[in-house]
Amino acid sequence: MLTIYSDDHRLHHGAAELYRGRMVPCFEMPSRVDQVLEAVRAAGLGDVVAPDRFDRAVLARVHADDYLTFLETAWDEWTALGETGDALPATWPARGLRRDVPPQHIDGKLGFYSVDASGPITAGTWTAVRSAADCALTGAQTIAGGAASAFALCRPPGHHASARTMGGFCYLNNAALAAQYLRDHGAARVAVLDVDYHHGNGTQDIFYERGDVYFTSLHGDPQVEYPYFLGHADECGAGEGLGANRNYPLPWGTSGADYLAALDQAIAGIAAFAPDPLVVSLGVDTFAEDPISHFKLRVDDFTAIGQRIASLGRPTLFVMEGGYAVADIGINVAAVLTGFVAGAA
Ligand code: Q9C
Ligand code: ZN
Repeated sequence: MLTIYSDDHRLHHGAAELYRGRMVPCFEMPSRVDQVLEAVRAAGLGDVVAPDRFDRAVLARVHADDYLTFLETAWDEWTALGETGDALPATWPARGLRRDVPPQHIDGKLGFYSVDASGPITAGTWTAVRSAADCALTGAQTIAGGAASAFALCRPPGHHASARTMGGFCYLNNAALAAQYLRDHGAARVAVLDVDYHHGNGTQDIFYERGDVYFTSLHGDPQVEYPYFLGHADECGAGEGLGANRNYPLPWGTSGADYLAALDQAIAGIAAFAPDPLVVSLGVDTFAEDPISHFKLRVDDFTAIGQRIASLGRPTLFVMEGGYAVADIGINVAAVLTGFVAGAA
């Protein structure tokens, strides 16, 4: 299995995020990906290659033009205020406020194009974000070219980003870009399986009214878990997409056994949809020792996840999402990927 990776991720290193009323060091840090790269190499999974560069027009297949412009220019507009630290939003267009007029001031833009204050914009954020998207798109290109599997080692992650909104450490939706690329290059039907601990609200929103991309997610119940405002079981898609969205919200404390039982249901849903390729939003923040999550999975459960995904027998692109137990993130990701390879053999 080819791994696609860029050192550019290092250029995105926010100092702090707003967490329970305090500014705390960012959970989403460069060492996460260093650990994964090392574990992937140690597992002998296959070559590690740099991504190709894709045009802005490819990003615009998923993201709004004004949002891309915002991401490209936010740091310069922020530093023009005289600020030298990271850019973070602080005011949002919630109920009772207009959201049809993008503000001109960068403080207003930051709120207009975000849902929370978890993801700073730094000097190198756009370069890193763009390269992460290139990793996912290169992975999709590899699958479109006939590969059985690939691993896009993206950082920052993407599944909380929607067409026009950043949030939850995410800026561009790497998995959605990959799924759209596959649709644009020969695949009639694509499924996205999201196993990150958090609901993939961005991916769901992007494809919610489409019948050609099936989205299914297992995650902490949004009643008690970020992103709080999407990811319920009654969200089944709309219009042409009715029936092509399936959520499995699970309680705090979910064990590996209970998780795998829900995964079997999600996988049955994917099999019934009969996609050409599969995109997996691969977060390992379901790990028992994750510092911001509440599931109880252990390394053997991650191997089992990979094996079950392989049982679908589809060309599969894994896209890196969350996982914040840095000491174990590499082992857990490698377990999923080696489980997949073993299951596919
Ligand atoms: N008390 C990903 O895993 N902060 N993003 C949650 C909960 C945001 C996670 C705070 C978590 C985002 C890609
Ligand atoms: Zn997550």
